[in-house]
Amino acid sequence: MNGPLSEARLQDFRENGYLIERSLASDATVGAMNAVIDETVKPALAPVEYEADVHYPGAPSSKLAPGGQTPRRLLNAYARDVVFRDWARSPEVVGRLQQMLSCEQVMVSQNHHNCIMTKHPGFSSVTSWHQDMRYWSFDQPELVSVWLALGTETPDNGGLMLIPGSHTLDLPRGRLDAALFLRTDIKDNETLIKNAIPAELHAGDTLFFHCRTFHAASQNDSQTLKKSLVYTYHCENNRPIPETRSANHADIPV
Ligand SMILES: O=C(O)CCC(=O)C(=O)O
Repeated sequence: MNGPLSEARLQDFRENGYLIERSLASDATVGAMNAVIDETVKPALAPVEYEADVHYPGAPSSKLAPGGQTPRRLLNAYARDVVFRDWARSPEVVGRLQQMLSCEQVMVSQNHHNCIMTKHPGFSSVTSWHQDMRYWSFDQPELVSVWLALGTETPDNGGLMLIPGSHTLDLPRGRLDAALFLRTDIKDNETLIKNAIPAELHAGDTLFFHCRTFHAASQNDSQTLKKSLVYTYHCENNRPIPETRSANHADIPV
């Protein structure tokens, strides 16, 4: 697992804008992470983003509405426990990122993602089609997110869907809505979305995806909480734009 990605796997990532590495995290690591999360999810240990904060389809309308206290993201994963830090800076993760990003010094951001995504049965929301670049302000749109499944993820429990190759598209602004989601009232977008594939993951599987790869996810229709750990990385020479949210906290060399 520690060895470098083969040229063919790297080429897959470059062509598709994502790559799934099976069983990259050990059972022991996944178990330790789940134990920390289970202890800190109810009541949710701050800082937390709630479903009610995102205003996505299906989210409770306010924190006072039924399900209004449902956490969507346990924020600041890197600071929460050493088990999360050790994963973020592990050779399995960093070595692959050095290859994907083509640089020696990789940085992990503390400013977005850097979280444990939770999707609760009953009160989860839909995330529409978007590129993560909508969250980021960097010199270059060259960032890679690393999504570690801590249990099974399928479309039925709100697992991610991705559009292969969409990281290379340069869509006119009119294809996106006010919040930079793909508009669903446009025929060309319908065709694009038809190419989506589900990222079916099991505990320990790790999805690497480019910040321009379009992805989406639905609600969790299962009876079980879905948990995933997510970090985003970039090269040291790709700097966050000063005074934006991307520059709020120092990036950490890994
Ligand atoms: O889990 C989800 O609903 C999708 C999350 C996502 O795509 C994101 O935060 O960028």
